[in-house]
Amino acid sequence: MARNDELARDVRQRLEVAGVTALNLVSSPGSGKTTLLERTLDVLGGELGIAVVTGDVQTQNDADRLARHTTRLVQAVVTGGACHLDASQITEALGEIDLDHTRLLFIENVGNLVCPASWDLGERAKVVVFSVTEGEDKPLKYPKMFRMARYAVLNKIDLLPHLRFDVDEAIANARQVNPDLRFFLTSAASGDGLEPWFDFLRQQVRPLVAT
Ligand SMILES: Nc1nc2c(ncn2[C@@H]2O[C@H](COP(=O)(O)OP(=O)(O)OP(=O)(O)O)[C@@H](O)[C@H]2O)c(=O)[nH]1
Ligand SMILES: [Mg+2]
Repeated sequence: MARNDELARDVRQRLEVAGVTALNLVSSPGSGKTTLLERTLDVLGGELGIAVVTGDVQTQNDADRLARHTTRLVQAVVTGGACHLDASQITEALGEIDLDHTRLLFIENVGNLVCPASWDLGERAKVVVFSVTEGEDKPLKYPKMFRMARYAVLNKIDLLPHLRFDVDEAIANARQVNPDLRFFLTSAASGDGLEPWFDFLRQQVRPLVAT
């Protein structure tokens, strides 16, 4: 873990020098990280010079899906059993990414609400994606993930009419463990609520310097 933190510091410094903002997407399996990234690449991939590193325990499915939404190479990390990405894998992936043409780097972590919370990858912030099918109580049951995240995306809001899910209660639970958490309410499927997310991403990247 100490070695990981050291490598994460190096990653953070390297990204800072290159002017790249990195966001680490964490969530339980299936909350919609890849779908959100597909939508984001479609709209902002070119504008913000987005690169993606995506991790899975097994398969390159997510990398293949994302590759259909960008002309850039998507870096796939297969953890072979580990329930999270670590900073050495990001270091290796950065070697393959053209940082000069990147302003925003997304890291899609392994779907798991526990392990990724403890691993610094050198990101600017963790974004926890939390979907309305998971139950309002998840922030209370998995507090570390919500405490370590600076932003939360409450996804699959298109399903709300079919569920008993209290959005206000879910947000209150999350703010109980992390009062500063900023929320986005989205449907990556229908596109509802994505504009504020896109505007937020535009604000996160370093402005282009006119040459
Ligand atoms: N109804 C609805 N379905 C969604 C939404 N976002 C994603 N899904 C569906 O949820 C399922 C899982 O989505 P993914 O994007 O693969 O989720 P993920 O978080 O990347 O999953 P892992 O990488 O396996 O952890 C897919 O069937 C998506 O089509 C949404 O906003 N609304
Ligand atoms: Mg995924």
